[in-house]
Amino acid sequence: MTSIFRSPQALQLTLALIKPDAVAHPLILEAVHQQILSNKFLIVRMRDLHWKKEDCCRFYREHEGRFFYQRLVEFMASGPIRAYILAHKDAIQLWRTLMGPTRVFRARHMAPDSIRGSLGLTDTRNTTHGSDSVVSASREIAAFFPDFSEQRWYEEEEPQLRHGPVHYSPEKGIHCAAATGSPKPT
Ligand code: 3AN
Repeated sequence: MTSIFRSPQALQLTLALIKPDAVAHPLILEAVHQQILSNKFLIVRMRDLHWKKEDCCRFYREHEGRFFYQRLVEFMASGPIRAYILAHKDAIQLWRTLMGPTRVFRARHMAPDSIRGSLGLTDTRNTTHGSDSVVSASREIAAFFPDFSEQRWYEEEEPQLRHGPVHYSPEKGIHCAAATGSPKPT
């Protein structure tokens, strides 16, 4: 259990993905990255990758059998994506609010300024993904960042990031505690 190492004020982690429809357009990719920064998330890790279809199927297995499943897994494996581990006091809910509703029609009407409301193309090509609970966040972070240890991060990096000062490296696209300069391998 990693939770025993967390103080009540601890930063929360979430997994955010930028989907192929957004990564294909450098200006859109950069706009989403800037929204992450302007909403005061700390970028703990970032990785660009091209997902294998079998990994998409595993990740989205809870949706297997639903009408959009095949379309979704094929789309997610169709081009490069970007994965982030984001930290914030309320990272899961804040990122989901920033993304907006899953269905793009709904997003455009209910949350026109959200990422999906402003950039989403269809219900499948809806720009971003975000974990929906603490349990999903841990599972999803482990799927994309298998070398990342949440327990070690909470012990070693989280207190420094929470208390600051924090430095953002535009070259690496991540934040680190100003004293350390770069995240330790976890
Ligand atoms: P969210 O990404 O908002 O958490 P989930 O986890 O329910 O939504 O669904 C995962 C992905 O499956 C969504 N991002 C979306 O691309 C796709 N999806 C979900 N519901 C639908 C739907 N009714 N029609 C088409 N695609 C859907």
